[in-house]
Amino acid sequence: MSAITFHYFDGYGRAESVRMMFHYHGTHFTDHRVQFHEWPTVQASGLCEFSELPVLEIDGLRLVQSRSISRYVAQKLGYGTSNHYDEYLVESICDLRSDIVQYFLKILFQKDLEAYDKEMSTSMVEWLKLIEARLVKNNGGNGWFVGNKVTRADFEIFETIYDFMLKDDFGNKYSHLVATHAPKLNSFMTRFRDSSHGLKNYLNSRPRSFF
Ligand SMILES: N[C@@H](CCC(=O)N[C@@H](CS)C(=O)NCC(=O)O)C(=O)O
Repeated sequence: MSAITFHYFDGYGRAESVRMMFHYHGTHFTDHRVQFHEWPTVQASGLCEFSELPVLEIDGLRLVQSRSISRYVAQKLGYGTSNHYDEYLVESICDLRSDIVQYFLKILFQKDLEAYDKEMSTSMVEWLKLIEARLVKNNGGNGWFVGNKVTRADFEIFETIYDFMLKDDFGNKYSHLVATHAPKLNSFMTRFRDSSHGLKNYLNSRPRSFF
């Protein structure tokens, strides 16, 4: 595989599930974390086709738009699907994930942590139940989200639940919500993390970011 460079700001944001895919798979890539003071130079360099990050350099190509990048990487690393219905299942759960992220990013950008707290135990709990119900439809919720192998859906959901609810920064404030309202999803989180040394190592060593 030719050299891969992923350019994004030094946070999780729109890049983290793709970083996780590379680490899970064990594919080496350069994780270029653009610092805010560097951004004007990077932007002026012409790297970003649509003037925004992330940008992924791979296979001699320069890709933009986080969700399109995620689909490309999933296909390339073997986390794609083999039929239209499975693809629909992956994309619909990923679209739900985008809705959730949009909702919470608005609150986080306003730095309203009180509202974030409240919304976690209300709106997020309702979403957890919906995600759990979808998971249970496939193999009783004892495997992955779609079919019998890991797909992009697993990465997107894992990253969102982990970074919004389970990571240490929250001091276990929200983990009980997942365990109580979505026990199968909670087990999925552990199963998915433990299914890759690369992912586990990355989670233990990655630079910290609030979101
Ligand atoms: N739809 C795009 C949105 C990209 C986007 O909003 N990027 C932000 C960072 S999260 C950015 O580059 N902001 C810097 C700027 O616009 O000056 C995607 O999903 O990749």
